[in-house]
Amino acid sequence: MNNLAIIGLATMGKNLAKNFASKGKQVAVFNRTYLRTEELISEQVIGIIGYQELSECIKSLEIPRVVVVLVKAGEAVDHTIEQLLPLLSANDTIIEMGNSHFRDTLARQTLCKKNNIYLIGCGISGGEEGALYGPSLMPSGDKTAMSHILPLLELIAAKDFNGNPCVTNLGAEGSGHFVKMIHNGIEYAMMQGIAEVYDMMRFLGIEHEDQVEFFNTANSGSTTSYLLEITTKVLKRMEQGIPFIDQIVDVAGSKGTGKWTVQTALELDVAIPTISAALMARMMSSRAQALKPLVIDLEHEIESIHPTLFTQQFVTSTLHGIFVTSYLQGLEIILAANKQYDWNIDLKEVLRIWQGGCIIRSQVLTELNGIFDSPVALQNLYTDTLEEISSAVRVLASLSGDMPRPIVHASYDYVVALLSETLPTNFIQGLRDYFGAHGFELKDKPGSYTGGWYPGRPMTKME
Ligand code: NBP
Repeated sequence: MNNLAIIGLATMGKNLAKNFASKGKQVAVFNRTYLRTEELISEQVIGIIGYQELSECIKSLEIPRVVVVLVKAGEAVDHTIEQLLPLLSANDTIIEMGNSHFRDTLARQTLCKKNNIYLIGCGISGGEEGALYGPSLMPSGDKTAMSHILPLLELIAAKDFNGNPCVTNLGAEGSGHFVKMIHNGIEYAMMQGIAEVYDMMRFLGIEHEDQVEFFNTANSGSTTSYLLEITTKVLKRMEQGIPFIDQIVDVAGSKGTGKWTVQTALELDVAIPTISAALMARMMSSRAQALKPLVIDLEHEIESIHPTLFTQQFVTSTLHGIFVTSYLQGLEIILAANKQYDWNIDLKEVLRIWQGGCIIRSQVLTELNGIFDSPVALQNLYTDTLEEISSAVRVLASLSGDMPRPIVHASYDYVVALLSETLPTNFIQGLRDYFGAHGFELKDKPGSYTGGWYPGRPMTKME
């Protein structure tokens, strides 16, 4: 009997099947289009058995059955679950690993539960390589099903900095897919940070080899990270004597998880300017492309920058500051979700399972452990981050010439606002009350008040 099935054999499914097989599992595989199954069968991987019929694939499984679904997020997942349900029996488990919205996961869990089937929503990160050698896995759902499938996931997961599997039970409902969504939002921001530092180098006319060297050195110590590791590789690629990156059109694509992160943060009233700026930057790149005929020659007077300003220390600390603000904002959303949805996602576990296999793995994660438990540590982190990012803002200000730097500015505004003794929002409250009697609080009196702006309408305490 086969130990589990994998449905969907594109990039992720086929590599995950190989990962399970390499750990001694007998894996039944199925794909809607048989050609993909045939291609995988032709590789003759020991432990992988292909099926042309879904029913045969499911019939081949030991009981209770475990079926991993790795098809395109959205309708394809619903379609696959619909086809699976009549083939499964009570206590079987579907592990749905696509980039699904956490609300869709809850709806699918409810549907499956009606059929006495468990559905574990499981975020997966690490791309092709992660799926093959060890991804970071973010599962959530029914406790009984979780205890059954967790050992299976532990077998194939990446390892954290202490050698433990990068998988944990994140809790109820779609909290696993929620954490994966936040992971992707952070990923958007970290990548935008790297892109902006690269753009500064380009702007300043820094030689290509020096750009590589700056990034290569930045990928060490506290900023050691997968994204910086691949930054150097992407930057180094040459085609016909010029950096290949120069031949790529400057419009960033996205598949929606960054947008979901921002939408969710808005729903939960969490300010995430760094992550939002990264999303907006991608959207702006499409708009800018559409408006290319309007491009003007912006002046780039690079000689105005003092060459000693753009140092390795500057590059590393700017990246570090942006990475920290990106993670902190993502974690803030998880904290708010715990309250709003009555979840109990353990932030320490989230930071741990992101240490290996996933795209946002980095040494910075270790600095954030328990950060929201200690106001002093949090204040110190904000202060250090402010120093790092404000130096970036100063360097940028010393450049004459115009360039968009959304993430540097958003991150700076974020930390400086959090550390400021006063903000001008008292003024907003005054204006709101003037035109709409929305009320305000006073520094020296408890309660909310309104009025006092017009003759004959004294300030009154609001009920
Ligand atoms: P894709 O997201 O490219 O999806 C392709 C797979 O979906 C194929 O197996 C395809 O079958 C199947 N499929 C489609 Br399209 N419509 C279907 C339907 N109506 N019924 C059944 N199957 C259908 O694959 P992927 O890149 O391997 O990603 C799989 C999941 O993992 C996605 O949710 C993705 O967001 C997530 N993910 C991907 C990555 C990554 O780096 N690629 C990383 C993390 C998570 P076909 O062969 O018959 O067309």
